[in-house]
Amino acid sequence: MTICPLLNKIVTLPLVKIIRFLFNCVLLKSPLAILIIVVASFSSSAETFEAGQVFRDCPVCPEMVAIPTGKFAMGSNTGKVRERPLTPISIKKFIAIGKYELTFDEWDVCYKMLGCSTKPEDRGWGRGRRPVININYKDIKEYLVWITKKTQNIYRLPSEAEWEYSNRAGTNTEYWWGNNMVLGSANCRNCGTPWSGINTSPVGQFRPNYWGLYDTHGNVFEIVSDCWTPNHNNARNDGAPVIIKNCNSRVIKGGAWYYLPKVARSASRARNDDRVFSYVVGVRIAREIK
Ligand SMILES: [Ca+2]
Repeated sequence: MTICPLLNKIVTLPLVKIIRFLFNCVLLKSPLAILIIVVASFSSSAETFEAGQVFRDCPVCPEMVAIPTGKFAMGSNTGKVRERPLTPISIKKFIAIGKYELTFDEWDVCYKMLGCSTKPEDRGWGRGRRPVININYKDIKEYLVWITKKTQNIYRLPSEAEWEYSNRAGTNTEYWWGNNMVLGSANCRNCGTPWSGINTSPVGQFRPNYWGLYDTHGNVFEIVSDCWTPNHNNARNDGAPVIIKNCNSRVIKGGAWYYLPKVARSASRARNDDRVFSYVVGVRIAREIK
């Protein structure tokens, strides 16, 4: 045991270190060697990311950020009724979430490769690194099916809990930086940016949150996988989405360029019909980690 490290540490080690440990163990004919080989073989099919690590699965895929597991409180006991009650959540599964809102560039690849049937309008604001807008729930499903097939990794919408947890990044204030809007920190109405109340900004123009995510507050609303419910009474404590019968509208989070800062608060939530697309709603996708 002094030569071969503890097994539970091995599964989190980079492959190079695992090989080095195996080499040492085999050379010394340790009885643990065979067992370690079994464990290492098992772990070789899993992915290891550092919390906060940024990666992308292909050159045209969105950049993703590995999110740490942990606990937080979703919603608010002092905000609107729809944000209540403050609900304890434990995020136990590692996931990655988009570093930015999904962009037109990223969407248009899916359209060109026939994975997405819709080429959404940009209202003349420009495409490129601006967040994709004018997409509805069905359109987003097409993108997720396409990128999942392309990368052989499971991409999906984040749940409301996963979204709010990632946005809060360990904070429990109204915004990830504090309790008040700081001018120039997010694209929302009266928020002091060149785009505020006018249109979307290219993604990544403002400071990222503590886990490296941009534009969670403002720019465009982001659709999550939870069906719309009028409060958090049915929220689950494990971070899984709330799914109800006859679900035809989803929760959207984070506010948008058109709306006042209070709509961009971490706890704030709004409703979007699955058939509706608009110039204030986009998406930030999530990816499961094996
Ligand atoms: Ca946003």
